[in-house]
Amino acid sequence: MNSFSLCILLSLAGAVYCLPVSGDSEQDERFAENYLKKFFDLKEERGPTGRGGISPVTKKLSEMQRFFGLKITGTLTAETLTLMKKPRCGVADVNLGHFSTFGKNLKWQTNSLTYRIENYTPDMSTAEVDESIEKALQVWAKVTPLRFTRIYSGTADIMISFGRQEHGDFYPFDGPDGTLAHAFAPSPGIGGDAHFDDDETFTFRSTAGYVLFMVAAHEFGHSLGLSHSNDPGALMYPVYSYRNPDKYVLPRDDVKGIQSLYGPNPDKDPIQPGPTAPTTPDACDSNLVLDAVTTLRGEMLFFKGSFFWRRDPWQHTLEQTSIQNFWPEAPVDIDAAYESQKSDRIYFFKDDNVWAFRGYDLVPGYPKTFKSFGLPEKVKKIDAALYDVESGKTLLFFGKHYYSYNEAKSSIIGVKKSVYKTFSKVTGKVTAAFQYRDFTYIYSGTSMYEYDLRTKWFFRELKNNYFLPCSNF
Ligand SMILES: [Ca+2]
Ligand SMILES: [Ca+2]
Ligand SMILES: [Ca+2]
Ligand SMILES: [Zn+2]
Ligand SMILES: [Zn+2]
Repeated sequence: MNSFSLCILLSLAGAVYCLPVSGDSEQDERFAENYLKKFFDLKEERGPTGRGGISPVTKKLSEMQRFFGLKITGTLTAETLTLMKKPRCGVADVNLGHFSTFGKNLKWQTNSLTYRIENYTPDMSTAEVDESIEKALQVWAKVTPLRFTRIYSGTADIMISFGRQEHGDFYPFDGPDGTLAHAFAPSPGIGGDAHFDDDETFTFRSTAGYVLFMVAAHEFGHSLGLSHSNDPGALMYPVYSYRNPDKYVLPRDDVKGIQSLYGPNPDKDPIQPGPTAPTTPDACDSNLVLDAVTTLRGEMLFFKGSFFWRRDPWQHTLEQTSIQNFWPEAPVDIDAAYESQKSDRIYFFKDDNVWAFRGYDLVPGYPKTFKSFGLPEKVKKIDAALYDVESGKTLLFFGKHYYSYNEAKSSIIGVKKSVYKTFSKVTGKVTAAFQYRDFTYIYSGTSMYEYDLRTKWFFRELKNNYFLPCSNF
């Protein structure tokens, strides 16, 4: 695993391990200032503070926190520093919203573009590099009239090369991690060109390293005229995230962005629609119905589609990322999830299959079918799962009933019970459930009900996004 993954893995146990040990604060401040110079246009001169007494650093910190949906403090919080240390694209985050372009005029005036691969990384075979680059360009060709032709000599519109440190432009790379690549907006000469930092380990589809296809597809977005998006699910989000290249579908935010410049693909077969472009779930949506909710090593995880939010109640952070970025082997659109604190595992359910992970790693032997849980054969799918810390039992909900499951014995205890009899406010099917700080939360449709499981006492009715503060600015 690369250091990014390691950092995340540790941060599941407590985000603090991700950060440099204290005493480095001066070094952190210098690092942060450099980051803001590079990506948020912080100017070199550190003259008198601006109007209202706000220093340029404070202003740029706030700008960065706003862009990434962090708590806006204007100071270098642990959350801010953690994000700054994530591997990312080298192009600045000039825009402050969803997809954006470098400007209507910064686009190619022709739909037929050429590309040339000038050199190769030693990390992969040339065939793998060729295929990654070709597939990355096709991501954009699929949704636009743009067509790409490879040339093997002379100057192409999009010149592709691998280099390390100072590599011939004024934007030197920085060694392993940090900046992974950068690309230039459409224009003659260096415009459209994409450079990859060869101090990274690039891979074809493995999670041990950066998937070249993902990095290249992002960079080609710049080559074609897109700047960064603050939608964490967008390809043009500046921070790297792992996706399975074989199943990748360009998200809606990016489709809208590129089509605002070039229009849709005229050759698209209207009879055979492809997979639809995914949208990133919105915490501000009052009709949100979560797929599953669980704790994990003190954090709360909220699943929806191919994404989840992780909330760290101690650090007061909320982050949205793709399920695959954390658990490449996990399914998306899951039915249910729970954490067994006893075995330090997280379980995912989808249809009649169960996945168990410890940290990132799939526990050997998984996925298994429901049979291993001793569930009756008629149960083909469960709706929600809840681990009761007090009794050490897991409640598995299906329809208007639930089973109690004993993990130690791998067996169902007793007969199914009625949800309504235990949780009197819940009349529909349970959509998600979890326990947090002695409270039991039962989700049903857009509502969520707070209980004390021991006394069966009902406290209040809330919405699905209760724990997900809405951060639309
Ligand atoms: Ca060029
Ligand atoms: Ca680097
Ligand atoms: Ca569910
Ligand atoms: Zn970028
Ligand atoms: Zn470069």
